[in-house]
Amino acid sequence: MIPADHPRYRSLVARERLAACAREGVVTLEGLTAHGRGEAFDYLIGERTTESALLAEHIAAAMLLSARLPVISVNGNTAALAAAALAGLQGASRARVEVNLFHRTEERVEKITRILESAGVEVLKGRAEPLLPLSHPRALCLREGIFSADTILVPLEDGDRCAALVAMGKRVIAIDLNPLSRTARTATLTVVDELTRALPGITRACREIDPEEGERLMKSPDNSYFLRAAMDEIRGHLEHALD
Ligand code: PTJ
Repeated sequence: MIPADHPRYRSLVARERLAACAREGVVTLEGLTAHGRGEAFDYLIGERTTESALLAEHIAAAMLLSARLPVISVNGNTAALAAAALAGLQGASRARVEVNLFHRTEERVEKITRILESAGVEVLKGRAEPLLPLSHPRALCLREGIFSADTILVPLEDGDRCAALVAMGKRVIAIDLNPLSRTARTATLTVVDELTRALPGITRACREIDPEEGERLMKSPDNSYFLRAAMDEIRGHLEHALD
């Protein structure tokens, strides 16, 4: 039992949740190490949504709202940490939700689907086919989901698949605390923010922006601006971290 007044309460609760989900086979052991890397970058950025990340969240919302077919790709970590937030974003953006895994087994897909559904997410079902230009089994996705989507939100993606999706002509929105990752550098737009802050941030933006503002946001700075801004914010935070 984690005491609610512990200064690292949120972080400890997230770890406990991921560890429990790892024991149930929902999150992989690799997913735990990926979370650790994310936590390290979150420390560096000051564990807050920066101004540039907030702008990226508004652009992400505009991209989802203007998409012909928006899809959110969900992996084990995302389902463990943010199932309820995904339900909120699906409601605000009308995006389809597809479970798509790096370490894919049908058993994990089913377990993750159950977690999402019990949080109120409508999960796309069907027979996954090898439709992406990647080596098996990462090529697997749903024809009515990721394959047909024009805009895909990929929280915690691997760089290879992000590059493949972009090469297929899709607009890819990544959520990644590491501005140096291949995913962050390959995506159409990277939201450099922690998943459980970023998803509600994009949901709020979906509810706030009108079509005119959406059009203006779509003309906003490109991905490299957001990666540089994140590096500047890390640098600025480090300069004052021990004051
Ligand atoms: O459930 P699966 O089988 O699909 O596997 C999922 C993992 C996460 C293991 C897989 O996608 C993977 O290996 O991811 P990577 O390549 O380690 O990338 C994860 C990225 O997400 C890293 O750059 C981390 O910094 C970042 N990250 C980790 N936790 C968070 C995060 N970014 C935002 N919020 C987080 N909570």
